[in-house]
Amino acid sequence: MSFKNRSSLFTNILGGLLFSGVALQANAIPFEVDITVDNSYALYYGTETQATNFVGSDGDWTTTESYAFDLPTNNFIYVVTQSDIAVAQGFLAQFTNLLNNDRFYSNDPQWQVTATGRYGFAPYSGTASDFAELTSQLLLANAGNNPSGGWVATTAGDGNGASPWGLRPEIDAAARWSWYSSNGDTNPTSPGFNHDEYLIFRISVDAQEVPEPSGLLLMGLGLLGLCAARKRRA
Ligand SMILES: [Ca+2]
Ligand SMILES: [Ca+2]
Repeated sequence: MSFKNRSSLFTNILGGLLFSGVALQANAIPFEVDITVDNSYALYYGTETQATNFVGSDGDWTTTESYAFDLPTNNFIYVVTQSDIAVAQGFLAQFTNLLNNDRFYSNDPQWQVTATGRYGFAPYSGTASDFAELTSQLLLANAGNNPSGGWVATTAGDGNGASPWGLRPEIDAAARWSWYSSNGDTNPTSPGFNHDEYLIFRISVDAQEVPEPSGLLLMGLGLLGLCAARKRRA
């Protein structure tokens, strides 16, 4: 291969890397979610101000459910939860980015939670009334106008495998049961207690899940440097 052709090859690689970085940012991230909640949950996603998509729900903590969906960038994952206020309660899950196999858990510090104080009214389906219920509570939380005073940090309790649940299959042992603590309890997952439920957990995954453009740029600049070094030798 002549140097001239090699140079254009490097330029094309650089352009491709930069273009793929832009394209990934503009579209969506394919996720696999493995989740269970004591006692029940519904998984949604949407914008910061509106629930737009219902993914699934379940009311049996002994089963782990698996879902796959494409999360548009700038969207939030929302997990609605409610317990029976008896024995224990918790949210246990892992979220896998299928582009790069990055994985985070229900105890990731980037999760936030809000308490609606509307026990018995949790939205658990894709009906118009459930979307309206969830969206109205997102707006109240964004305004700081609910029992938790808006979005607050979650509190991680015991790890996957702990009593009374035992190891939940299809979820890594590194995952921890998490919940909202309304009273400073350092492990609000037990005993049974109403922490101003129902609760909504949310996370925005853009920052940690999209390949960093700066990383792509550095790789591209490295290729250009290699190209320049070859040119000097020639
Ligand atoms: Ca389940
Ligand atoms: Ca329970």
